[in-house]
Amino acid sequence: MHQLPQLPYELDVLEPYIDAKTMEIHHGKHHAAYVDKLNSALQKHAELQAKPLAELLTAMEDVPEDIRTAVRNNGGGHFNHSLFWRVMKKAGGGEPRGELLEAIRSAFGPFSEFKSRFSRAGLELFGSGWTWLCWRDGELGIQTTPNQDNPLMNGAGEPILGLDVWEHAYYLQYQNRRAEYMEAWWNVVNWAEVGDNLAAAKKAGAHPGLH
Ligand code: MN3
Repeated sequence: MHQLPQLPYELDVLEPYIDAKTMEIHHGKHHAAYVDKLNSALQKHAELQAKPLAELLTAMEDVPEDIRTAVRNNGGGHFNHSLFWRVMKKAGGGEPRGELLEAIRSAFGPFSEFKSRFSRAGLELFGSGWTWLCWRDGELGIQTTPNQDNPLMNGAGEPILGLDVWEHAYYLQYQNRRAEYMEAWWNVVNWAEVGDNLAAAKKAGAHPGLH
């Protein structure tokens, strides 16, 4: 059985950037529903229940067709949100350090350039989806995916940072102002965690989303 992870902080600590009510519903209702629906899909294929989620998502073609869409949407939703909670923290923000900062500079130039490219990608993503920073073939890259897809599913690399741009992530506080939400979000990014995710991604077979 897959389980809803506890948030690594209280619901209100990301305020004023992300409000407690949004966190409560997003984690306790949306994420919980992905976990429930994933478990219910896997009931039909007991042999898959013990398989690590990242492995399921990396080889979607091996998932039986009758549950593939359910695993894609709900397994993706579970993986993505599990990563998302952990790459945020109270009093986050600022700039990354060490190997992560070097990798960002090497791929994008100055940190400010990375931020604006990441934000632009999120703004240009039509409808619901995610914006990612991924590690693949020794380099960082920015990706977007629709729905609850993620870079594991399309071979785009190991996601080390993800931003949820579904309206449910920001509508209560920001209504339709996605740009404002994305700008505020930089203030809660947990760069130490993203750095740990990069270190994990560099090790073959390690999936930072669920380490
Ligand atoms: Mn969400």
